[in-house]
Amino acid sequence: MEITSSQYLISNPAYDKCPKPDRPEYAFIGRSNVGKSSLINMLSNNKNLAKISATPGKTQLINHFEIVSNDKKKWYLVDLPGYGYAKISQSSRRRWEQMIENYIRKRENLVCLFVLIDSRHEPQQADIDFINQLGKWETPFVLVFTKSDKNKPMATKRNTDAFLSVLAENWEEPPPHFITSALTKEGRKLLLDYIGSLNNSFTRL
Ligand SMILES: Nc1nc2c(ncn2[C@@H]2O[C@H](COP(=O)(O)OP(=O)(O)O)[C@@H](O)[C@H]2O)c(=O)[nH]1
Ligand SMILES: [Mg+2]
Repeated sequence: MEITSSQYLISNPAYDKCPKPDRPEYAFIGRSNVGKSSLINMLSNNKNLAKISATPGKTQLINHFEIVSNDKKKWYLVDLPGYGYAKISQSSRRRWEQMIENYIRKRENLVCLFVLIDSRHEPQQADIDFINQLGKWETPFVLVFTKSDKNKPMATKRNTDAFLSVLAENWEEPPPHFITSALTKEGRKLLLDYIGSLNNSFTRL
């Protein structure tokens, strides 16, 4: 599958203000600065699509992008505000939690949540906590390890294996996972084909 057209649609503060849930939707979440916006731009081959912000933690909105692919399907990509940003106030953090929980649990057309993990690091507690929360909500998710170009290949393998073995403490099966780089476009085709196959099984709500 290949993306043929991509454009920014709208930003909203709450799930019930989002566009009509009549197309399959894929949302990207992860720590601030993990590379969510860069990945969206890389997948769509559109470097101006999602803003690559220099000030992490600033955007607290649900950002919708309208995508058309070469199989004539229309779908949404969503850039969600990140977590794990230290310099955020308690009240903003609570607002974020509420917004994200509602979006994840109530957005009817959300087919899959992509949780981005920085492949440069050993397992980080903020990521593990967030994923454990997804387990409690029974939310299906996929892991996307980002910035693989910044590592030597062995380091990527070491960090991703370490992350998956932490998850194995709580999960019987490892989630699907992808290794990506916005710079080299590693993982692009696999991720697009994965979305393409999920699009094919999406039934109109
Ligand atoms: N080398 C490299 N840098 C990346 C990659 N993805 C993101 N970045 C950089 O990491 C920073 C944060 O990226 P951004 O997409 O804004 O992260 P977001 O906060 O999760 O949306 C930016 O300076 C990006 O240029 C990648 O795959 N490789
Ligand atoms: Mg961003």
